[in-house]
Amino acid sequence: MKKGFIFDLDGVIVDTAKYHYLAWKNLANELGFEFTKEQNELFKGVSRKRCLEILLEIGEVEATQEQFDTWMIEKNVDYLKYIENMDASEILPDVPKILDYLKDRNHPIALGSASKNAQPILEKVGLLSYFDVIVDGNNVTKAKPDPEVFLLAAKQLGVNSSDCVVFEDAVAGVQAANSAKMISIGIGDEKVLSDARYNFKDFTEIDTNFIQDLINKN
Ligand code: B16
Ligand code: MG
Repeated sequence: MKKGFIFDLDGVIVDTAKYHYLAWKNLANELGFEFTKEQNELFKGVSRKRCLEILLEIGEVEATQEQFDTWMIEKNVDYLKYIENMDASEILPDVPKILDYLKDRNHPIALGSASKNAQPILEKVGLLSYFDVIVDGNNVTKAKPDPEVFLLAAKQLGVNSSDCVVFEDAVAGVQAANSAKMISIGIGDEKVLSDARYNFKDFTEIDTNFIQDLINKN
């Protein structure tokens, strides 16, 4: 049975968190409060709707449903302007090395992201063709740490969950992978992602021998 490999997007393949931050900060400022980079950490891997709920809690802003919906759209329109000019230079170091290694050996590859903008971002950076399956914020109803996004990706890849490897930078994403009984690989701060089965600072630390060992594992 082939192993399936599932990649999160933001924080794993590209650093779109910096653009999400700018768009949320603009909205916060417009609503009359500050939003810091530290607070933005809470938004990683979290759905757009939940991010706005947290933002409004931070600013102690009460919103009608209509205002809430308007601000969701406003933030996204602003975010889309920031990502408009993204290109291959924004791919995080050594991501293509791992994708190429897997592609050359015909391992199925999926994206498992909370973002509703995942597909256009992959297109802009030139990585779309690597992915056999894309499961993102448009296909799932339950956000990470619920395992839905990864279970759906495994199903669409035609691979058993226990034969899937997940690369994640968010705590909720690692928890989702673990609940799905997949092999979780934390990308980022080892202390923050201590629930992950394996930890790496980034892909430059991942050797293709390590990937081959995962492939060979029963
Ligand atoms: P969108 P990931 C997540 O991406 C981001 O980390 C998170 O900050 C963002 O709110 C979420 O996507 C939704 O993004 O507004 O584009 O639908 O890490 O799950 O790839
Ligand atoms: Mg992420």
